[in-house]
Amino acid sequence: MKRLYMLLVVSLLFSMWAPVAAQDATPEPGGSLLAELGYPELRVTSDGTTSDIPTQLEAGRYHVILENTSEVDIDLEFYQLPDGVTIDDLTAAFEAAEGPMFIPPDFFFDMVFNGGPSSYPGETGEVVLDLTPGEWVVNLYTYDPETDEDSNIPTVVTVTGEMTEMADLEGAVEIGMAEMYFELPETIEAGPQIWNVVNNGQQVHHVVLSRIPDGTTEEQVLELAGSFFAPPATPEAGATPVEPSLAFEDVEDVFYTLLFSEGQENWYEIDVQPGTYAMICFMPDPSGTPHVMLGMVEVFAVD
Ligand SMILES: [Cu+2]
Repeated sequence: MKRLYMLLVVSLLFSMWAPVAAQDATPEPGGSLLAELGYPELRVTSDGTTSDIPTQLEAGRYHVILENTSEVDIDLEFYQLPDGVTIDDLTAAFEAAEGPMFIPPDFFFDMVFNGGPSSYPGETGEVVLDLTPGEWVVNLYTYDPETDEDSNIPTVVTVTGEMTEMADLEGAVEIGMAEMYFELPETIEAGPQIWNVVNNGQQVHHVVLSRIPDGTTEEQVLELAGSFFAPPATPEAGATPVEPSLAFEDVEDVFYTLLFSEGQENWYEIDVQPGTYAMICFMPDPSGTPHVMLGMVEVFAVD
């Protein structure tokens, strides 16, 4: 299976975006604000060929830590499949997809996606998430940007017991997602902080956070995304191609989340540097149109 968001753009966008500065937003292990919250640790260590996540877990809120000892990128995707749909069905649907536009199979919208951590080679990724009772697929997805090779190591995890009432995490910055917008606080301060990324909508959403030059407008970001999803007509067709005023080289990737279904949320630690950012969702609506093209982009500045 291709990385979900990659299919929907990012493989191409990221390779055109300026070199990924993964360490920008990834806190050093050890000084973790998430660890201080005191939730039980669920640690997964992978060399890129194995996943050691347990197949039985108690329901609850976990501090999930992904230790990546490999030389490739790893995502640990948490999702539930609807009745009658298998991991192979999902794999086949993504294998069959081509190009930047992706029309998801109907069951995509009946899946439950609940994010998960991501990590670059030799690094550690962390989230806090709720594991509710039921059967979860925890898929360890590896991707090598140099060879474009990927792999999936899915584990079916049976979660038993009951979810206890969880207190709100005080001081977390809430990043809401819905159709087709992000809900951000009035101001976001620089420095290490916890982001609560929550899907208040009905479609599947995610966050891709990119740093852009100061003064860049939402229109310019949309124009750049549009040049990717709907390239301008060729001169032969009689149209005048428009060069986007923002270039891919001007855009620096700093943070991304995996996917969220309605009502799902994760908590992340992020060290926000002063600057101007675009928060973008590339998920497709049922017709295959990426949410960014429907206006799901938010430009904001951090002092
Ligand atoms: Cu979206």
